Amino acid sequence: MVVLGAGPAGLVLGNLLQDSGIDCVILERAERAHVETRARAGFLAANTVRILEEHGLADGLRRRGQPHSTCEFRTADGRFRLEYSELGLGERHTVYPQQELVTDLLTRFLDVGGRVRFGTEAVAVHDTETDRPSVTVREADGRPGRWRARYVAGCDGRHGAARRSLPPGSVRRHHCDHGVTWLGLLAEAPPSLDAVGYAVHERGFAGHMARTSEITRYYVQCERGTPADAWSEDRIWDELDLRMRAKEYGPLHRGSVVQRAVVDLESDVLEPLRHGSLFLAGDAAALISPSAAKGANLAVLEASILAPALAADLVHGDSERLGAYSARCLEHIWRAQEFSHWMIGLLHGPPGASGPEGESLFHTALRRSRINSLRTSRSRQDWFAEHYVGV
Ligand code: RFL
Repeated sequence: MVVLGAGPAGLVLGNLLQDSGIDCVILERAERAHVETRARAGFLAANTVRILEEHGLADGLRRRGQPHSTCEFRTADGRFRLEYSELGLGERHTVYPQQELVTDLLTRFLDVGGRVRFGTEAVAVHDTETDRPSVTVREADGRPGRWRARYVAGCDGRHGAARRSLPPGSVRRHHCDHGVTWLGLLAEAPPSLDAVGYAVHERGFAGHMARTSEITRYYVQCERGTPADAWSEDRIWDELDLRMRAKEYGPLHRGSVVQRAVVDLESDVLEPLRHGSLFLAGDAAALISPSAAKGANLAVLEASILAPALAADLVHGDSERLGAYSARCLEHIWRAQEFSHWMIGLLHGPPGASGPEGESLFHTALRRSRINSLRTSRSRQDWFAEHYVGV
């Protein structure tokens, strides 16, 4: 079995396959140090934690992960909090930085005899219509190479070789550009509130998400095309203070901005998630905007569905579950996409602010009403909580 990519999807899959006795190699373009320090997600859904626990992959997150169950909305109409672990299905998040999860999964995979080829870039997947597909690679020293296997799992993200290798017309691509751009920031500063903060402001959205006691993630909506380094640190903090309404609710803890990335909010789902002997999982299968923190959770879920299906086929010759893989995952993916799309509408102004004024006012009033119903309607809050924590 060849797995492309050592992110959450590839590493969960690798561990589960290895536990089923299936020989598996992971080809990873980056070096190990890069993979273990790439800061991205942090909010793990209750189901993700259950999956990791069930497979003995949760030691680190049980020791160092922090339970999290409150979010706070700040708008021109005031602020309100939702204690979401007391709503919906009564579940909470665990805050555990993605790079720590990846480090745990990688260490465990290597400990149980898994092989990872770092610095090995998959160039293309070939012969996916046969039962002997192969992957051509560029090795760390620049030499070309080729790996063969019964199946290939494309867990190499949105720009990876798996997606590129799909023959034209073999899958449908559902794509949506939400027309919103965030500047994603990691600050060396303790969290400023004991909740996820969502600020809806006429100047644009701002978000606050705890990571550790010393590191906090912030998002600030910016114009499409803004370079990541365009804003000075002072401008970033002033803008965050303004949008998070620091004058009314207290100042943010400032610190140096140690990472910045511009994120265009996009959704992108491939269908089906299989082409012959090539399977897609994680961001390679579907990209989801970070507005609802679902990407890493879907990656873990899909890998946990794919691994036993591959094992049933490879060990027992039973291909039924593999045949159902794509449909099962797409059900979860579309549910997450629907919620994430709803969140984008909740947190941002109408797309194309240059449109007719009446339409823009209509959408702004609609958003206000949506937030108000979240503030006041218990059934809306239950729905929110169930989908916010769930995958
Ligand atoms: P990854 O983690 O991108 O890993 C893919 C791996 O494949 C390697 N690779 C290749 N290897 C070999 N050959 C090639 N040709 C290759 N091309 C790529 C890469 O080096 C990499 O190691 O994908 P995976 O495993 O599918 O996991 C997906 C998640 O990483 C992603 O969905 C999340 O980070 C999204 N996300 C969040 N998700 C959450 O569930 N909760 C969050 O709070 C959350 N916050 C975020 C996020 C994503 C963000 N960015 C990247 C926009 C915050 C941010 C800022």
